[in-house]
Amino acid sequence: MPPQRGRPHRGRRRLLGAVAVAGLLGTVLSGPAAGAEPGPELVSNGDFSGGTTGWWFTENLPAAVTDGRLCAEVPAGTANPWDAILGQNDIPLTAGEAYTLRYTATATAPVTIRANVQMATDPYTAELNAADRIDATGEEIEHVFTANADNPKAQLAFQIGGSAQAYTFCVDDVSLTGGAEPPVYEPDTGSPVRVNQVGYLTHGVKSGTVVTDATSPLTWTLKDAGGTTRATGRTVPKGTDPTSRQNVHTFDFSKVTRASDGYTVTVGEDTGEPFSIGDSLYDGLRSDALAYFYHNRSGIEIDADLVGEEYARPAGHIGVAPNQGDTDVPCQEGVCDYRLDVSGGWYDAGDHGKYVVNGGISAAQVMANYERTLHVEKAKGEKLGDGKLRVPERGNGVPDILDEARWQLDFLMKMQVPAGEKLAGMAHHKIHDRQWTGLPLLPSDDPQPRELHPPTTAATLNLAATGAQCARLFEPYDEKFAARCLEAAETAWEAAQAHPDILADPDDGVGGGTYADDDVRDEFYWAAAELFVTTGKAAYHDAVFDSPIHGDTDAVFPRGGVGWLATGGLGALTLATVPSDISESELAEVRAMLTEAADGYAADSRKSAYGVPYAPEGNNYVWGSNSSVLNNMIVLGTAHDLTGKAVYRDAVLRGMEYLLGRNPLNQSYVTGYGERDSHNQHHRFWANQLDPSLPNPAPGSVAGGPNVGIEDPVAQDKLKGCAPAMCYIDDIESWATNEITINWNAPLAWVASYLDDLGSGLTKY
Ligand code: 9MR
Repeated sequence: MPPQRGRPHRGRRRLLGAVAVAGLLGTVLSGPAAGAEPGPELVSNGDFSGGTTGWWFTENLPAAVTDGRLCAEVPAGTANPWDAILGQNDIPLTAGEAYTLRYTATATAPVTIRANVQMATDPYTAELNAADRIDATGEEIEHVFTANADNPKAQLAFQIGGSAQAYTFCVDDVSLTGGAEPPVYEPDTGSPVRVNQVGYLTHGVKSGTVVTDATSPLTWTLKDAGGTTRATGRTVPKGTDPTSRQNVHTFDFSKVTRASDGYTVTVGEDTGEPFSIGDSLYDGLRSDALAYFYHNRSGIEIDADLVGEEYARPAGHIGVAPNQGDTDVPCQEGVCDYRLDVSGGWYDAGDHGKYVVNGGISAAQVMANYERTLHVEKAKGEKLGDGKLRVPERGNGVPDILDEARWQLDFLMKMQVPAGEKLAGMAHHKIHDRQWTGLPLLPSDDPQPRELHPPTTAATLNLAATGAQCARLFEPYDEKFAARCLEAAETAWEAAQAHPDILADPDDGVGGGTYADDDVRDEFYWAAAELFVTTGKAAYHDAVFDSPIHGDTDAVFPRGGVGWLATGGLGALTLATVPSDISESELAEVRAMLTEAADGYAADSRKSAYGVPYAPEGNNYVWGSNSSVLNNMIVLGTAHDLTGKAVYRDAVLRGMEYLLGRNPLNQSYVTGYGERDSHNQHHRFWANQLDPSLPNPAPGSVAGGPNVGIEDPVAQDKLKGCAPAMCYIDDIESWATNEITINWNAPLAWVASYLDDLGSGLTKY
């Protein structure tokens, strides 16, 4: 959930002395007090730029962030102030320290509310219990008080009930400062010995990293589960790793090929997490990473028989109250005057938005996972076949992975502007809630109106590309569906030709992400490539080979990775691997771009003390950096498929070491895999961290990972000044470092398939 835009500060400042309430009150000072030093900010997201994150409200108060303020509809006729509350928990108070509470609020009918700082549980002893008169003026209110008792988890509560008439209460710019500076957040990084916490393929490279002050080589020892030493060697000092600012050494035990579980590596006094050596380490991940898509389907009940009771849930957004449904969705005001049934598809991420740009590349990479099995001699498709995955369509004679892709393809086609309308054939950029919703929230409980946002050229070309790929893959199974995909694709291509520069508004980010992209040359390239491979038509051929980005390796395969902003590589990967009418010299050109990019990623991996095949300019680890790593691994894996060269394969294996624990935080970023796995990712239903009755993310969900931008309140609170590869926290409210999305799990699933084939000895070793 990206932050909303800020608003100008409103209202004059009003100093209020707190009104004492007998028996409840601690020391309350009126006006500015000596000793009320500014101190650290204790309220998180007090300006609501992060939506409702960090705030809670009683069930009788429908509250949402409107125009940058938290607004609640207070019902008529409640008896007591505390019958309707907006609050925030986990506020640390220290006895004897002075604190200052400030906020602005408006009420549509004048009321007296209580602003309390108090115990969060019975007897709710208050350190501040102020009665504040609130009306339409919205002036700033300030109270200063001194805490009587230590309380690491106090509560700030605006008690706004007790009014005979209903009214709207809005609050903003809430700040509570004081006390001593909190201790600086230190991530728990466990052992300094870092390994792939799942394991290493029997005949693959095997390396690890140790964080140490030592400058000369140390001895490492590999022990089996019984404690017997199986190998020893000397570490290689690497100096200071710029991505973590740690002094590190690497070690290599590739020569060990005895398959077993429970190995550990010890350096000096320190032992890393246990791991396996074996051939079938990625079988489960291949399936789990794909199950992610079924779990996140919109418009269908998630069936306990397929995913277990814990993960079962009702269908979301099918028009059953309180949902306003995706079956009959209007446009944002002024955008169109028709309504569309855009039910189905996959939820993008932790939010319930559905975006054609991002949804398109995800469907494409799920299909590419399957398509690879058709053309890579030693890749076998059985494990993706009918009856093999968690999809309700199993047993229908169609490979399960295609059934899953079809759920999204159907949705993508529904997003196309109908014939006869202005911009017919274009695709709407996205559909999502009018306002940001809070966490937790089941899809079926989302009460927000849903809206279609304007069509864009980028979305239209995503539809063209995926529709074309759909047509060739579904042709053997469902000719009619394949024909429908192709028609949608070619119509989209025509519409994009007619409207080549309708861009998404970078400010259209309330209630959903923007996915704004101001360069669509790569989308044209990708769509043309897919259409050419499917149809062989000259127009598409020329659009590929006359494209300004063709031959420009950095544009097609940027160092930071293919992704929703850079889709050209998806087209090049298809041209390089799927048989088509391409000439031999053209094929050589495309493959040269691919291997040049793969050479760069492999070199980055060899250079990195953590083996990661990702080295963005200035170590600028971006939002979703783990997907950049994974997308680079796809390029490497494809280069290995095509050339058989070990350097590419080895860099994929090292990339997986990084993702599964060989990294500066000793973190496995994939839920359910490794001893120290991410399991509190940002998601509205998999929100166990907020509500223990809800599940954690399902196994096989990859977290976005380190992001130097730290654009959420938790990351800003905890991670300021972080080293690039350490800008990550496994907290559900850190959406900028710890979200999960379809476009990150799709490359994970591709890579897991590649590695499983490799381990099974099916691909060249
Ligand atoms: O993955 C997107 C990332 O590249 C952007 O920097 C970020 C901010 O615009 O948005 C990410 O996408 C989010 C989307 O806008 C809404 N759904 C959740 C996505 C993942 O965080």
